[in-house]
Amino acid sequence: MGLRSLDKITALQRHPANTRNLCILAHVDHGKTTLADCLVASNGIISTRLAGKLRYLDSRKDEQIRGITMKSSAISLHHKHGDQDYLVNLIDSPGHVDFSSEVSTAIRLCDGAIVVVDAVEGVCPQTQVVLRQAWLENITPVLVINKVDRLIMELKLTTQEAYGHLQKILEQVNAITGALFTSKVLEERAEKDKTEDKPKCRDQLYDWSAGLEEADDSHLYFSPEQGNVVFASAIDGWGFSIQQFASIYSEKMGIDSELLLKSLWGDFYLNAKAKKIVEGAQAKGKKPLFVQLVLDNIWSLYDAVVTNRDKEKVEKIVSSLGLKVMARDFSHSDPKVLLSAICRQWLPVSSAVLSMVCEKLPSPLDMTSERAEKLLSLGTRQFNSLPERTQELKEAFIQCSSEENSPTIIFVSKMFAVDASTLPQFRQRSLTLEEISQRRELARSRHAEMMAAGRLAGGDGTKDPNLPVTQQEVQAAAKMESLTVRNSTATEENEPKETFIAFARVYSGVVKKGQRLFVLGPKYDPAQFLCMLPDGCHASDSLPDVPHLSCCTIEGLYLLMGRELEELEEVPAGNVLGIGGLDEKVLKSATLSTSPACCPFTPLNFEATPIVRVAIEPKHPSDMPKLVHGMRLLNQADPCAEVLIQETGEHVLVTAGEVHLQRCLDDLRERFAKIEVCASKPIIPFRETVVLPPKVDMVNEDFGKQQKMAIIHLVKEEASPSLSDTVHVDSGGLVTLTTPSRQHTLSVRAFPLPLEVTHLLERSAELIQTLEQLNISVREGKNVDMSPRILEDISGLRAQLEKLLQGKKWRNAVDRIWSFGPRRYGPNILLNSVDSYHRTSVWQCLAQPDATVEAETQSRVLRDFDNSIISGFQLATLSGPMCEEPMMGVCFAVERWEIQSPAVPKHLDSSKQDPASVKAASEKSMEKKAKKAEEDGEDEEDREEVQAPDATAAGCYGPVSGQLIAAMKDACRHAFQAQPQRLMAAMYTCEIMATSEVLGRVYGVLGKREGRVLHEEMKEGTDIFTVKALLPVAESFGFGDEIRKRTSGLASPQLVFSHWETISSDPYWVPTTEEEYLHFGEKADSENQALKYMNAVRRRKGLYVEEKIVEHAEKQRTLSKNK
Ligand SMILES: Nc1nc2c(ncn2[C@@H]2O[C@H](COP(=O)(O)OP(=O)(O)OP(=O)(O)O)[C@@H](O)[C@H]2O)c(=O)[nH]1
Ligand SMILES: [Mg+2]
Repeated sequence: MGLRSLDKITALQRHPANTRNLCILAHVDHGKTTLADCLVASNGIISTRLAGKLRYLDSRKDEQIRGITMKSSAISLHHKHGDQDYLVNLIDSPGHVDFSSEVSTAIRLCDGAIVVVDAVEGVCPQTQVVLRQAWLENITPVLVINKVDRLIMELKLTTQEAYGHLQKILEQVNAITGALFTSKVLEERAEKDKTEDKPKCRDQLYDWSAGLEEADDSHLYFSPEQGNVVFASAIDGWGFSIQQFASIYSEKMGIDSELLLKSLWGDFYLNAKAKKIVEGAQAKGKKPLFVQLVLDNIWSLYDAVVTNRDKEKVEKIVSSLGLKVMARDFSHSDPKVLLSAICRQWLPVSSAVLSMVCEKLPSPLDMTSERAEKLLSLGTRQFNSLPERTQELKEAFIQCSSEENSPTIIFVSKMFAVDASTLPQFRQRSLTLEEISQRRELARSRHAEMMAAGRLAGGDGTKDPNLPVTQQEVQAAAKMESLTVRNSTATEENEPKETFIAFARVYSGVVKKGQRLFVLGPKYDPAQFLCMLPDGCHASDSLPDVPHLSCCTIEGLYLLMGRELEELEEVPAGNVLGIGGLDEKVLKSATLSTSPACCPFTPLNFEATPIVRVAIEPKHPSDMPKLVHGMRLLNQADPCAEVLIQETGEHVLVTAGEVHLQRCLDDLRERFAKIEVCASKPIIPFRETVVLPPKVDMVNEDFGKQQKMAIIHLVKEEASPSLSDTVHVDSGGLVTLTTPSRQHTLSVRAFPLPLEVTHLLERSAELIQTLEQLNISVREGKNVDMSPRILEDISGLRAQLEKLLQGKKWRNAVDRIWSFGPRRYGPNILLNSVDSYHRTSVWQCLAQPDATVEAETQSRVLRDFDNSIISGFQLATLSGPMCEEPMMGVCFAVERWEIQSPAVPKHLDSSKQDPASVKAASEKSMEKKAKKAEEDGEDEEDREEVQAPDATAAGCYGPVSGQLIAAMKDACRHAFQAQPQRLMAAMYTCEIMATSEVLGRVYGVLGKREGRVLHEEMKEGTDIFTVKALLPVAESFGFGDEIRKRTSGLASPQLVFSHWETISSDPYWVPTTEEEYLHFGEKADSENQALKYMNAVRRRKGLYVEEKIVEHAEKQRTLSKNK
């Protein structure tokens, strides 16, 4: 980058009114990077000829090879619009679902977005997702309908048809915006209703308007006359908004440009005779203005240049447009070259798009107070419940001021890795003019000296190599050396080193190199911790230890220029930038500020669920430390990838999809660990559940068969004889279990939760977590300032549960909920069905304070035992008996709980200790103990012996509660096994776009992989079909590749995690009747999908797998007989 343009950009950074921060969003392959190329080329960073081919912002090797973007990257551009200079900070984002987290990180830093839609494919699933994401972040979108050339060259539409087609696309996009808007208005209305007092007098009329009538949404929609739509072909380099054509024709035809602007897009036509623009083109069968004045011209250009290659006509067009085309382009064998040479001058896409951006997208100064509050609100708290000093920061936000005294606030949305040697401070810089002339002078004098010395030596001008080097020569060489700018560190260290740059934006104040700032972790709460800091403290002071707060020094500031970084000294508010030196301070995202009163920004909302897991190990075991280091770096560099270490010691990488996985592995191999790694086959997650026993007899068998089978299985599996006398299973599936010390007896029954309830619990996981935290605080007697919204959500959840849990079986069930699990927020419920046992409800935070008093009175000892029951339930639901996968949709009801003396040990005062930590510790140790006991198969007496001496002394945190945890866990597992068990498989929704000729093959691949087609739709005016199907995650690996191979690349699927689905086949099924024997064979070794999955998981986990070994090779015997 030239110094002049760098100076210009730094100067522009000081004018937030003329700054635009925006990102390009679209479905995969709709042409974002190609469009970005055209915009980059307008700044002379790349040649216009290469624009569209180079894909400059796809700087990674794998991005170029695969042709898809994987990381979002930013570039700062300069644009002159009217008499103003603008700075456009552009971020190109990936469109592939696997990388949607990169989209979230990009959107957070922007005020606006360019949404690109392919003119042929129209609105696709990711288009909807990005529009929603942009809406949720309150950023303004503009629309580019790209690839209009495909309508001409591929679909061969007439101009009229193309006009209809474009109208439809616009309608589709606006329909999504409309739906988002409606839902927001309805939500606001509902909220208003709640806060306002209900009408008291009964005769008042009910107001049923939803508020939609008054709400003005016209500015939200995309419409060409509003100037927020550009039609383009990025690959051919052209694009226009109707404003451009309006001004062209108002000059040419003498029509008022305002009038043209209003009528150019719409049902208007030109009445040549009356020289008037009249409405009703469609009814009268006339060409609309847009077709006549705009599309016809473009179509005829394509016709002349590409289709007919009519040289004369082309020359005529070129001269009539007043363009200059080089002879080399004219005679080029590829007509596209000529076409783009003409288009780039006639309707340059960069100026159309950048002008729209400058006019229609907000500047950082336009930050609304709604958005500022949203960014600053802290999880469950309301903005106006935050400390005053925090609320004052909102003003700084809205003003976006770069004054010396305004607080600096920066948000880091992701960390990205770069090779340290490419940083500007290590790069070889070009010499200044002064240095060049100095060097020239030196060289000249050296040459003169050499000549003189040569003459002295032999007079022939050549130098004798044996002569000693003169003093002067040495000096000159040294001087020359000093003038050569060297990359000192890079030469010292040949090994490229990764360093992290934070992708960030300054929201207020100025950030300077060397500045000290506070790093606010996501859990930092100014309301709680601000009082721990002295007033007016600074990040460079020595401060007391405050949780979730640390300090950092800004080591480097960079201008992000796509593949390159430029060093900056300071960056004022309203700009996107890169920050160096935060490697140790920031993991993935963070808020930096000079004021400790600032809130951490609301977390990014990620659309993708990481679901694909693989275990990773180095090829050579000695490389393990490198792998660990590499995984740590990878975790930091990717917003969505997760790195875990399992109890088994395996290093597990969790990614959003197959393509994402591949990228992570490549990164690990080539950049972060630089070793050969082996990845296991994807670890496919399953869930375990129970179903209702079948009511209808399917194959003339007696009813309770399923249950009997289960019990038989149970007995088979639990081979340990010592357990059998403490466990009793009745025919109704009620499991009664006594602790080894015979102090507690528990009866537990398992039954399935209704499907809607499971879904509701899954959706509300976050809310249940909050509920749990609130309950803990209430129990500890802490006064928490809860936002009424959260309380409302909680009571909403309760009401929904009450509505869904109807019937005799579920009477009072909602109030009797004991806990949720696993991890206290999972989709399983523990019910308290013990008549004589009353405990505080999980909804206690909703109740009035007197409920807490009641909680206080509850016996502590009982409460500790109560906790053990919950822990047992958590352990049981975390790993089920089928293949140790988490349970889902199961309700465990404790129907009897008896405590026999001397069960209630002496009172143990737990209030002195922090109950949460004690509980956590006890849970952990108990888990271990329970496991150990199980594994070792210790018999009952042994255990009793061990426990006997300290049973009374250790109290309820000692072995008694440990036994209770283990007993509860076992009871749940047995109760689970007494019901018909099923596996649940994770499902993807899969959208495939395919042309009609390959549709059959797509169905073939789907069928083979147990996919279920939901619906199929033909895109109007094209021969493209969109197929929506469900596909088990277990069958999805290699699916994309197979589809592409089978359809020669004409179809490509998009897989998004959708839900969990119960696999209908029973993994424990064995044939029992004669018909079944005949059908399935004695050993029932035909395919049972559920069994296959279950065994695969068990095998992976090293659990016992019951497998049939062929005893008599019947088939082979028959074969040999035939010989
Ligand atoms: N016919 C036509 N093809 C285009 C146009 N713009 C882009 N393409 C092609 O579409 C393909 C995808 O373009 P990209 O720019 O990589 O798309 P993208 O949206 O960046 O894709 P991702 O980043 O992977 O989501 C490339 O093969 C381009 O050549 C266009 O205007 N017309
Ligand atoms: Mg791209």
